[in-house]
Amino acid sequence: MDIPVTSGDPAGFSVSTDQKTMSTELKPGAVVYGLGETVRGINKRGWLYRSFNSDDPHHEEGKHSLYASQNFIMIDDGDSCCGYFIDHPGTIEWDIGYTDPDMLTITFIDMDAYVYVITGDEPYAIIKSLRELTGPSYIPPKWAFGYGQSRWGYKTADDIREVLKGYDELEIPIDTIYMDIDYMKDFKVFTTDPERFPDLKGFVSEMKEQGIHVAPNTDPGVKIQPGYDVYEEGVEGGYFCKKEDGSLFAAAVWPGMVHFPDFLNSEARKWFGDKYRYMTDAGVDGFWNDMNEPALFYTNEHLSEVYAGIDELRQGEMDIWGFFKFKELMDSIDNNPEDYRRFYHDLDGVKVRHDKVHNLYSFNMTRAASEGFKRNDPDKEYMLFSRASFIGAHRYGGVWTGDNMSWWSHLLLNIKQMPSLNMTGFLFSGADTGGFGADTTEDLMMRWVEFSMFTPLFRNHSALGTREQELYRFKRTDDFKHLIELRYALIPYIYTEFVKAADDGGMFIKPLAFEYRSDARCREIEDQLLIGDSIMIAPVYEQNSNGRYIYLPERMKMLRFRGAEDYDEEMLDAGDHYVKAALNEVLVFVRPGKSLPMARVARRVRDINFDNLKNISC
Ligand code: MIG
Repeated sequence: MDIPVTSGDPAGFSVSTDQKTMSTELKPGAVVYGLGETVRGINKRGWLYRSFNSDDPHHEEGKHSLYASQNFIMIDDGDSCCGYFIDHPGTIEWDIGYTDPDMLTITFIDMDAYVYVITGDEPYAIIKSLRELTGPSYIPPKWAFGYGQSRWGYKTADDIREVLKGYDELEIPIDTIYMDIDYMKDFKVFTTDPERFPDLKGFVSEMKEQGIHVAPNTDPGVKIQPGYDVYEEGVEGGYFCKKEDGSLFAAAVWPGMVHFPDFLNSEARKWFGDKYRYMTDAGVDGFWNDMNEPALFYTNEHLSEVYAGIDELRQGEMDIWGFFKFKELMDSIDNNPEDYRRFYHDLDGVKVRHDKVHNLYSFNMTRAASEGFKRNDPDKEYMLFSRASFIGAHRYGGVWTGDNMSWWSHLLLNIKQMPSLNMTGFLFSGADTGGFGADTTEDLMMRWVEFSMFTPLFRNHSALGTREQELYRFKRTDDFKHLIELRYALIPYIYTEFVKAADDGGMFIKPLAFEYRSDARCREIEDQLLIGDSIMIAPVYEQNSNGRYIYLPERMKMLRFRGAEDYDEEMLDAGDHYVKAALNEVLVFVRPGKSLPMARVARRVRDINFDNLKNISC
């Protein structure tokens, strides 16, 4: 392999004597890219990020960690750039101009780390080397580029039939309907509730006949319940994580008390990966792995500490400080840092405490699933994506960005997360379109659809108890139909450019600055993105806006789409413009010398004719 990588020499950084901290000065104007799925911007400068996969549904900009740890940054001062990939399974703090605006300091909490310095003339060269080092990106089956509808709360097979009916009656294209934890028997992984889904196989093939894929949610925790085969096999095989004294570690998640498969152990991985046959044998070919940070609702060990704390408070009269102490105790119950120190992995003979390798857990769950699929049928393609992630998992599956909110600010966050995820290899990614938590609005959903139609994973998902947000429930269903049809017309372009990016070690969604290197303005643009090689997009992400300011680094052809067949076009010169975009209009800019191929509208991906394309050129 010919990669310009030196291992072990963090060029430009000074390393502390204990090897736990490395720092470098940031030049004025230098941009720091990377870190995949985080809060804040494409340029990471000015905040402290912490790599520690966290089940936190409040993605506010004051947070330091989300579900993912993608330990790669690239410092670009315009003249030169350099990438740093840090291969380290534990907690890392990235102080990127937070403590000192001109310093970048990386701290390893538990141990020192492998640092790969990746040199290259320009960002794409560095990204390509990173990919050569960490492996090629996962490519999902073509149908996974279709539109998907999900919601926590579809309880029965009939609920899912209803959803399909809603879409089909209005002829809105759709390929996937997701099953959330409600399909399981008592939230037990690899089970279906016999009353709500009496015949999984029959149901899956009934859906398949209509061109629909059903994609169930999988959680790692295995319910402690004698007689439940997955539990019995796990105990028997020694596949679960243990405490220091060798007894099995238990924590509560959806099924109640569970044990956690030790995905860092090759035998446990194989066992769990093969368990997916429960689903694949029934014809299921799409999966989303959830809760794999892993999320811990509570442990009995920590609960007793909480109870003791409360008992102590009850001894006296509650005062203001007691009140805050009480609240703090309550807030400490789930995902408690101490709980992550209570269990161990068996890395094929080496015992390691969980917190030191925390960020590898979801990676190895995704790997277990992917390797299980391959063993079962090497030729079959599966859709697979995960909530938590770590560089390396991009070889096995994609990611979705977890429990966002139906907030305009989270639409913008989604826009900024996508190029960063692409840098680190996670090309198959997307957010809960319309927002997961809180109540969405019709206009937010429409603007979000207008952005998500360019993300490879395009799923509408929402939380139990929030306003229902299937597209057929809104008033302007015609507009939604035309927008989803536009996505389907663009699938040949999206798919081809995606596969090209995966094959070349490139990116599908890119910041402007990677392409227009000499244009300093592009270094500050975070709300316009390049999608594949031919187009730039400029999403509208503010409520009640019927247009926006854009910057064009070169002359481009602007397409204002209302649907696949309904658009107007205009040549725009390089520079600043204010352009109109009514609520149902999507702005796409074709770059000079490039063209955008479009297919005829289809209602399933399998019906798209990839050969009969019309080209819009600039
Ligand atoms: O604790 O399965 O991020 O997409 O709908 C919540 C229920 C568990 C979290 C996932 C979300 C999913 C939800 N899950």
